[in-house]
Amino acid sequence: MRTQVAIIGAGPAGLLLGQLLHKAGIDAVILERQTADHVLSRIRAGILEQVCIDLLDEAGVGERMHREGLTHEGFELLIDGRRHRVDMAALTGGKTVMVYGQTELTRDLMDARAAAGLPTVYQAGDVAVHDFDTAQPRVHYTRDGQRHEVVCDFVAGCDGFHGVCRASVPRARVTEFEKVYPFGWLGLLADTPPVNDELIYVNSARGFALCSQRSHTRSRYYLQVPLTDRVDSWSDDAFWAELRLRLDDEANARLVTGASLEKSIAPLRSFVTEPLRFGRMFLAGDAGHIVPPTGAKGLNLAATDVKYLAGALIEYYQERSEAGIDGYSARCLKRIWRGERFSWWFTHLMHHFPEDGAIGERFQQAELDYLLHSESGLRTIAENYVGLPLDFVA
Ligand code: FAS
Ligand code: PHB
Repeated sequence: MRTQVAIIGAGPAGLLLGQLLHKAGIDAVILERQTADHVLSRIRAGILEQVCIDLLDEAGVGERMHREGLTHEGFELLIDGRRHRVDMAALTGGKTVMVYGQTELTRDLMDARAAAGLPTVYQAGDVAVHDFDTAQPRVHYTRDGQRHEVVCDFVAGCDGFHGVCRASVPRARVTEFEKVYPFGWLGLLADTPPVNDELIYVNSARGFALCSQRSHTRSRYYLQVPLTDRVDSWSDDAFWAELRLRLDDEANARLVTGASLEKSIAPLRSFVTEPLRFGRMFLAGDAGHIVPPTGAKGLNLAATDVKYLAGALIEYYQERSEAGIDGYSARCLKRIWRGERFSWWFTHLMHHFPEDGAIGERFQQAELDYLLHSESGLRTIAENYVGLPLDFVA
């Protein structure tokens, strides 16, 4: 097979890139190692920044998102039993975020790709990328016992943290930055009405919790748990009982519990690869970076990478200019590191770090006390949460 762009991975990054390239008349094939159902079964992000919303509109897949998504103007911080609202709209000149599950966004992108008859190979096994330093990279994969080859102009590594593209780059050409957090997030999805109109981020004596949502009838909750915990040791009842211990009376009075539709433990890490371009191969999304989900940045950073990469490839094909592809890595990394910093900082603000000792706990309390009683403190939380402007100059 011959195509212009070979996209590895049919998660939100790969699918969104494929849609943006298609709208510009650029051919691409997506190679995904799982089935479409498996991709859709992974419960992940829930908050979209305006940049991501605009991109989905640009890709022509925003209709259901606008119909079913929930616009949120603020969120609550529940700190040792006291609530503090972060009024994002007031603090950022009207900016908001949208609650719309990654699963739904991925489904919309999959449906649009299928409707346009665009090629996606699911269950593509043993994907291998070759010659990405030449003008004609090649990608090999196995499907139905047959080995196949894709010859292309460019490879887009949208294959997530455990993908093959970053792993195919000689170590000497890559610098990786990583911080692994000493706890995980136990997440539970249930068809129960959300406990609050807006999200509640909790820093309690027993650890972090998050009350999120997917719709007016579907809720998503998280608990900070030790890395040694296993999801099958957490019954639904045990989850709800622990969540109740971390909430205040108001939330406990409103909490509706129910059977879990999904329950999983996600490790937390900060991770960045530098650079993000290797000849004719580009990394985008989780393939290049990971953030702890506290700041709801993972999916949104992936969307920005895709915006920049799609723009660079369109510029190459339409104007025969390499300026965009030459500048891709630096342009993405500037925004990625700001997202990484906020996610690391917000994680440190809201979770228990026993290894920091009693003084660490006092520092955290003092920082929260300063931030929550200072308009500039609240604004720094709000402007990072809604998403920093694209291509900010500084
Ligand atoms: P993805 O990992 O979504 O997609 C990569 C795709 O590549 C997958 O479908 C995979 O099957 C495929 N692939 C991998 N290796 C391959 C190979 N060798 N060949 C072919 N295909 C291959 N972000 C938030 O903002 N909020 C959250 O609450 C949140 N929770 C998360 C929980 C978990 C457990 C994880 C892992 C991530 C979470 N994230 C969250 C981040 C997440 O939403 C990512 O940012 C988002 O999925 C990024 O999308 P992609 O870059 O497309 O990567
Ligand atoms: C979610 O709804 O899954 C979610 C929301 C906000 C976060 C992380 C996850 O910061």
